[in-house]
Amino acid sequence: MLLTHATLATMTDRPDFVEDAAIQLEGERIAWVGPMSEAPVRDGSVNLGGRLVTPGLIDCHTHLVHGGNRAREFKMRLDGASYEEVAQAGGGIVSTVRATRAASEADLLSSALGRLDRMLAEGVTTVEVKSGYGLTVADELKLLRVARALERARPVTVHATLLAAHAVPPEFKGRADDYLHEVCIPALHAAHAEGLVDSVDGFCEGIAFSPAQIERVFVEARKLGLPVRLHAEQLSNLGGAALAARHGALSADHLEYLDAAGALAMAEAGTVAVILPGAFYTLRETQPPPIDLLRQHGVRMAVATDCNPGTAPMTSLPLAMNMACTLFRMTPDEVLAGVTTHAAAALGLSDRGRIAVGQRADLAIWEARDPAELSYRIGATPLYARIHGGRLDA
Ligand code: DI6
Ligand code: FE
Repeated sequence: MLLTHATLATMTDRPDFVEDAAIQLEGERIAWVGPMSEAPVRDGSVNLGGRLVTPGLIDCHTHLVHGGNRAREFKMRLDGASYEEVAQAGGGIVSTVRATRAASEADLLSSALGRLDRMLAEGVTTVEVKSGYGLTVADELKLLRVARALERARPVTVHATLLAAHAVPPEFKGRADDYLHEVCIPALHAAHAEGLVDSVDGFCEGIAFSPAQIERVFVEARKLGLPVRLHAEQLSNLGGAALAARHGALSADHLEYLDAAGALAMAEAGTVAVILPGAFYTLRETQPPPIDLLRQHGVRMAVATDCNPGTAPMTSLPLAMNMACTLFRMTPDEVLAGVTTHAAAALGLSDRGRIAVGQRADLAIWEARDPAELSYRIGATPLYARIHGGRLDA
């Protein structure tokens, strides 16, 4: 397939914005990129009439697979309850755990496909999917199996993350260490043995797990050769980002309460900062993540939806880009890198996120000319077409 008369945001270091360009796809890969004047002449080329082409979008942090919803908790928080208060009252993550345990694999697949389809309609070609609402060995594996099934059901690449260290379930209340020993670590070994897991995440927070507890999980993950990532510094500063960096984490996510030492540790380890404005917005958080500090240290920033029923009931990655610009003053260029090349880095993937020879032919084609048009609109995504692995969506 030869795409002609395209405007490219290549997300490479070389001239990033190329007008009147062509891209040749061969199989699943990009075989050639360059100016129209040098394009290999071919029948059956697709004339894009100057439309913008970006790498396919990568949503590198989602909790896409879950049962039920949290509209009741939304009302409680509007009446003044905090996220922590709702969690302590038996709501929050644990209420989604109840709904998720009660759901069959088929139910979970069908509700997740509904959300996934909305993501694909906005240009996503790779999505990370976390477990974390099962919290038994069997239920965590159930969620990871659904994550794998999504990839077979739709033209998308799924990166599956075990987040068994998400919350302490009611049956282990006050016994977080026992939970890690009896559920989290065994789930890790079982998921790895079945090839169901690509990385390991945790929630390091007062209402979840301490740094020392997260470290136990990370040590086990690293023994299995699995990369780690962490929900860190979302509601308070426990030094989670620095802990993650010490374990060579691919990413540390949220980071509203990140300090200079954490940012420095991330820079040294090459850990990507995943910015999640949807959760910030939903929780009516007032402290934004320290974007300037991350810039100063040269920490790569990704942007993701955090799609989850509690703190980010959203599927739109372009809306997350818009929020990151408006709420955090990230630039349109930064947020585009945040959903392409830096999001790929957050998943440890070097074969996507840029338009260059040899990269996967995962592309989004937009009814737009200027990349800023992707992040400036609210609730209207100008996707024209999507290509995953060289195949144009029907
Ligand atoms: N932080 C989040 O924003 C999500 N998980 C996490 O550790 C929220 C999960 C939920 O409230 O259901
Ligand atoms: Fe999350």
